[in-house]
Amino acid sequence: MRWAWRRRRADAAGLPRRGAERARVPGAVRGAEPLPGGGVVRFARSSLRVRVAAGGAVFCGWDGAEPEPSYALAGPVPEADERAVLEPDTDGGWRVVSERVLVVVGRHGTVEVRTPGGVVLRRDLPPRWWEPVDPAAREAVEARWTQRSEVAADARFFGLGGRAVGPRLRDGAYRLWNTDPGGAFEPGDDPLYITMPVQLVVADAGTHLAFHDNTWDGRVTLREGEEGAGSGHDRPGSCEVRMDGGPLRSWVMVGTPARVLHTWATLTGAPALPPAWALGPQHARWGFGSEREVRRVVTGYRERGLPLSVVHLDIDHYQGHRVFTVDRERFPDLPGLAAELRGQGVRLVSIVDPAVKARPGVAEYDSGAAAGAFVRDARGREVRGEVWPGECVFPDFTDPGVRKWWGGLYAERLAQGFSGVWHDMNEPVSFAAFGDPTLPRSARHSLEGRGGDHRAAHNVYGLTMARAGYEGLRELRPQERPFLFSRSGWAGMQRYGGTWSGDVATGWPGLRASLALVLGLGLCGVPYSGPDVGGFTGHPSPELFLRWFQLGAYLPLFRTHAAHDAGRREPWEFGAEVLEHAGAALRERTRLLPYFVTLAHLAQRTGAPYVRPVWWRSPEDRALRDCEDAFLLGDSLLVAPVLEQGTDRRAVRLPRGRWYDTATGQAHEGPGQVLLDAPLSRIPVLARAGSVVPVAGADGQVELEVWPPAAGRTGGGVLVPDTGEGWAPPSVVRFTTRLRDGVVVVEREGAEGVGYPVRVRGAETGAGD
Ligand code: NBV
Repeated sequence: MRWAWRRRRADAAGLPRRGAERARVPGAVRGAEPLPGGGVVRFARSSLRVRVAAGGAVFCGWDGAEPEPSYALAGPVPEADERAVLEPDTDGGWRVVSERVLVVVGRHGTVEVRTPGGVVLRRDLPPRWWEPVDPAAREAVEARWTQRSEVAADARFFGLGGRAVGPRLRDGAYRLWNTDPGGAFEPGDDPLYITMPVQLVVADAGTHLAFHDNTWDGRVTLREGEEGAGSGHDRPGSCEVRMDGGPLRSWVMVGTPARVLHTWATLTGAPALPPAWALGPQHARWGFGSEREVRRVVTGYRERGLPLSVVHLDIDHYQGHRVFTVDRERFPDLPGLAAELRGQGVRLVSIVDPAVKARPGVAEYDSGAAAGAFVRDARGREVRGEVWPGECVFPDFTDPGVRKWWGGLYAERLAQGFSGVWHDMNEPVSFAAFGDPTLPRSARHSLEGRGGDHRAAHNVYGLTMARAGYEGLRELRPQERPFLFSRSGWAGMQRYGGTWSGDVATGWPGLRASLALVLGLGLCGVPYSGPDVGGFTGHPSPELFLRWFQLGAYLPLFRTHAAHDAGRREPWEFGAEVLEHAGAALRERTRLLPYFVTLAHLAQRTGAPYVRPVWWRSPEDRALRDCEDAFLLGDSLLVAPVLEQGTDRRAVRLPRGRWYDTATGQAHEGPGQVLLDAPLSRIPVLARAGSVVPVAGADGQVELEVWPPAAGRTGGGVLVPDTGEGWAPPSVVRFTTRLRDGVVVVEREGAEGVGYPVRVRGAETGAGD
């Protein structure tokens, strides 16, 4: 209560008044001048910079907005496409012609992004700003703005960060404000911890990604179009972005889904490569409570022959819930425990919360306060909030010096024997009895020295904390790649690590939501994520737990986790049958590890997420665009989890080509729908004909599992062998497959022999090599 009132009072006093406002639109075109990659088009009451970058990404900045500064961009702004030229258009507007994309600017500020052939992919209508009538107030107050865009009538929307609905985003308003929903979330809860103004739009005419580079609070309202609406005319799909302030600037990239995600990763940064152990099975719990309990769980896995790669310690191992401390009564020798587990092939990962207990004598408080590291209010006093340790202050991660200070604190975690970190509560959260459970909007931030308030800094709090943690770990242990995942974040967070679902409610809807989240985040450039297997709260039924487990086994982060007051999540707590089938899922995950390592490398090199919607390679297949209950794992596998209770058979929609049911070897031809068995023991997984899947053989060595190509067709696959935990550059091994006289032939590009044992699978068998 106290905090909620404080927050309200701070904002009443600390935010500028907007007063009477008036709307502004660009008005009529006045002229244009060429600049690299395009030019500036001048209107009566605004100007628009259009700049096509060398990779084909289109930047549009209104009112003088430039690509930088930006929290999303990875490095220097990509070079302008020197061959892109600004030309007058027929109706008084202007156009920028380039090899990959055509941009047409209308007389009143409409901007169309078209394919080089002229097909319109996106039409931005002239924007509208609201700003104070009083010129003095206009100086002090950010203009709010709205931009409405149209897309094809058949288009589908995806993305906007981690959303519990979807992955196809239905008609409705989606807020852009990172939020801890409190308790646990259900599919209807929105927004969640990671919001991003990133839309991926898939239509017959092509795929595009639109990114509004603005960190402020906002709202995106989507409406799918309708073909043959009304009098036989199509009604286009529409999308309206409304922001409470900040620049009006956007990037649009077009092409195939793979190309679009590649361009996006080039712009915002390659996903960090997790160590191979972070691709193995993981177990967490809020409330292990003691070293003894941790040992009991690890022993439980070992004694049952269940593979386990990582155990996560939550806030209950802290002293008084204070970050960078250990409760020595219950965890008397954490470095010893870490070494012991490491000897058994199990790593420890630590939760890290951003809030620091505000009390002199607390080491992090003292050093942070001395360095002026904590967020302050408009009057210059430390902002005090309420989190687990009690009254807390919040590091201002938008300050480079603060990031450096904070990153250095991770030395303590490394000394305790932790191999990685798990960032929580970084939306950031300050508990409040009413209102928004975060910092006051008037709280001041450095914003890299530019200065600003929480309205601009809120959505990048998690992102900048991730940067601090990543850079700190990198400096402290330069020979190892940091492993970090973070609950909150923003566009570009993949540079520092991954994320997880947060507190997904236990129940069948939560299971579905956890797949939607992973798919949606992947399309926003964040490929490493996964849910709390079994759900965060309550007691899953044995069946629900097993189905969640079977899904999780095919997602990048495969981790069971639950709240302190929730039921158990060890696979042996649900009876013998579940144990048997969960064991099979764990073993299959371990067998697929070389494939997961390969996908992690490919994500880093190409921006393609490991987990992809089924339309990834066939975006023109409309039925696939609407398919939300299956996914592609890399190029080779199609996974069809069971998301409904009491199911032992399910329909699976196949993309074009031949697909083998990996359990039976039976071949199915796509496109189309097939009914497949989904007994409790497994979920349907199909392999693309012709594919080469690197797996771990019985001795742990890499083998190639090959699925025969259809007659007259060829196939192939990629293997990126594990490079260990350092920075060694990977090598990419490519294979091709074909049939010769009905026998499968596998060849390795640029080499004589294949170099790995080959196992041909599927109904049509033949010899390898
Ligand atoms: O640290 C406790 C939990 C954690 O287990 C969970 O994974 C986070 O999402 N944390 C949230 C804070 C408490 C939530 C009620």
